[in-house]
Amino acid sequence: MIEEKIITRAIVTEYLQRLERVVSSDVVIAGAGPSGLVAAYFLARKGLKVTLFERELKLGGGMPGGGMMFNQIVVQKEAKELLDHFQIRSREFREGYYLASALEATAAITLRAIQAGAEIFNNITVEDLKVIEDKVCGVVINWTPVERAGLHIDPLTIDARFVIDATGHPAEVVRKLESKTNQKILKGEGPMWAEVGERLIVENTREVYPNLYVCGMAVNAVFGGPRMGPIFGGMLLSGKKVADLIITKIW
Ligand code: 48H
Repeated sequence: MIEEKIITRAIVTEYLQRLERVVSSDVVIAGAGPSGLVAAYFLARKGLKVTLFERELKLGGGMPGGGMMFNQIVVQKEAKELLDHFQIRSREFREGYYLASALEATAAITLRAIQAGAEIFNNITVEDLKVIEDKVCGVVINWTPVERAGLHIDPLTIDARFVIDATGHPAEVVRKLESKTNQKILKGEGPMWAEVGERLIVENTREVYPNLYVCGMAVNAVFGGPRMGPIFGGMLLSGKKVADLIITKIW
């Protein structure tokens, strides 16, 4: 016999318990693209309480789409080690250019992040930051369908010691901070130049406001670096770097 009410109780109870546990988190990440997922994995692996909010139903951000919907990704040799670490199969297409399945990469990084202990909530948008005495100390969240329907429903707040903006091209969290604090932080992303874009994204991954970090494409949006198309090594390396920076700050 299968009882619908037991299924409902199981889902509702577990979800609310998970949400309650993360109300005070060590690190909150906005955005489950490749950089946010890699950051979540390395931080959770260290035993930190990591919570990731993703606006969409699906995870992976721009990665599953590969290049123009050809669902492959290319990764340069500096990031090949990370593909191996996540057990993503790849082959060398030309010297130093590694090809992998965009879907396998998305699935593998997502699985490892969740299994490392990161709590991931999809369909939830980070709509604002909690800032006290010029320090970021949490995020403001709401259901994505509420945002999309334009309903007047107040959000909830999650406390965090550190927040990471991994929202990709729009750098939404930094943009919100800019608008609320009347400071100019964002320079805006530059046109395609893969070589420089990939270098700058890793170099500029850092804290941009007390307790607020950026990783992935949001870095180039903030610092004015160029875009780079469907080469994903920089995203993976940036996610790892932001995790290392926070781990070093804590310990
Ligand atoms: C919750 C949010 C919010 C919000 C957005 O775009 P992404 O894949 O991000 P990255 O930086 O990890 O990877 C970038 C890469 O995919 C890419 O776009 C490249 C390489 N482009 C090069 C080029 O030349 O175009 O993922 C960001 C995620 C998405 O899933 C969004 O839905 C999500 O963040 N998101 N989640 N709250 N406010 N804003």
